Amino acid sequence: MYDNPRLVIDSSNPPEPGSIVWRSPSNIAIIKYWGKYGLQLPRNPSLSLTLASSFTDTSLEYAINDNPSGSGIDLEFYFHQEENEAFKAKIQAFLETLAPVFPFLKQLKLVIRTGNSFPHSAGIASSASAMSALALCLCSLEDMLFGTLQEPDVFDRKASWVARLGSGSACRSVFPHAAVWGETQHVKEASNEYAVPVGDLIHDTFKDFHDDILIVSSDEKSVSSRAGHALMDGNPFAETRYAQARQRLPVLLDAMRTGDLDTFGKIAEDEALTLHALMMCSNPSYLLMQPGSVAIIEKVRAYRQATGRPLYFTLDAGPNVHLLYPGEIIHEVRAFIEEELKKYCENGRYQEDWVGEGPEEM
Ligand code: 2P0
Repeated sequence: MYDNPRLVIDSSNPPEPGSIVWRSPSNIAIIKYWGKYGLQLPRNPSLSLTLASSFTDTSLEYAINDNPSGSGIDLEFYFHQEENEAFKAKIQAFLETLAPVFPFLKQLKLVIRTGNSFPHSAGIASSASAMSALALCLCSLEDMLFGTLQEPDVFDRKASWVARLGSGSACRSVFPHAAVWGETQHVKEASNEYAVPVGDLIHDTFKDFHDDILIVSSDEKSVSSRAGHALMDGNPFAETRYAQARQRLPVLLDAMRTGDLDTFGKIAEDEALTLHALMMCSNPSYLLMQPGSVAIIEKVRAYRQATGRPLYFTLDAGPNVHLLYPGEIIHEVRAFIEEELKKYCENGRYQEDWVGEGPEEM
C-alpha cells in the first residue's frame, strides 16, 4: 500500500547528519485484538485507550552512508544505553522488510537509541510503545528528506500502518485518547491496515480516565502473544469470538459517546475474561492469569458492589491487572489499592497510568 520507489536520496545532494526523537505511549485494549491473518491483519476490530506514563523514547540518528553494502541496513542499536543483540536483530529484520516502503534506509547509516519509562522487567507490554515510536521516527525521517508527509492525517495514518507491521497493537498508539483498528461499518474509514482516531467520538469522562497497572508478576510469559494469536487458528470458539467483537464494537462506542460507565465496564471485564478463556481453551491450552490476578478481580467486583463506585478491570495477555476508573474517584481507588490490592503485587508494585494525548516529537 505504501511501496514507493521514488523515496531515494539524490546522492549529489545528501542530507546533513541529524536525529529525530519520538516519545510514544502504550495502549490498553478494551475490545481485544486476538487472532490475525496475512501480514498482521486482525480477525476482528479492536478499540483501545491510549496511555500516558508507560511510553518508549526512541531516537533515530542518520547520516549518509558512503559505503552502502547494497543488501542490508547499516544499524547501531542501544536499549537503555546498552547494546542488545536480540532486540537489534529484531529491529534490523523489521527495517529490512520495510525497504520497499522506505528505500532510502539502505542509503543511510542509522543509530537507534531506545528506552522505556517503565522497568524492562515490569511485565508491561512494550511492543506497542516501542514499535509506534520507531514507526513515527521513520515517517518523520521520510518527511524531513522528501516533504511527503506534511498533512498530519496522512502522516499519522502511515505511521499507524508501519507500526502495525512491527506489532499489531502498536498501530493504535499513534492517536490521542482512543483508537479503533480493524474493519467495521461503525467507524468512518476504519481499516484492517491501520488504526483511526476515535477520541473525538468519546465523552469527556474517558479523557480524564485512569489505568493503574497492578504488577502481579514481571516474569516472562510462558506463551508469547505471537504464539497466542497463532493458536486462535485452531480454536473451536474462534469464529464466535470474532463475531462477538464485531457486534460489541458499536455498543462500546455508543457507551463511550454517552459516558455510560456501566456498559463500558461490563464490556471491558467481559473482554478481559474472554481473552483469557480463549487461552485456556486453545490447543495446547495455557493459563497466564495467576492466583493474585484472580484475587484482585474478585476484590474489584466486591468493591464495586459494596461502594457503587465505577471501578473496573481489564487484562492484557499476562497476569497483571489494569484498573480502569474515572478521575473523580482517584483518591478512593488509590486508598483501596494501598489497603487491599497492593499485597497481591510483586514487591507491592503498580504503575499509575491514565488516558493520554498520544505520541510527541521531542
Ligand atoms: C490487544 N494484545 O488488543 C491484544 C489483547 C494483548 C491482549 O495485541 O503479534 O504484541 O505483535 O501483532 O500486538 C498483544 O499482541 O501482537 C496484543 P503482534 P501484539 O492489545
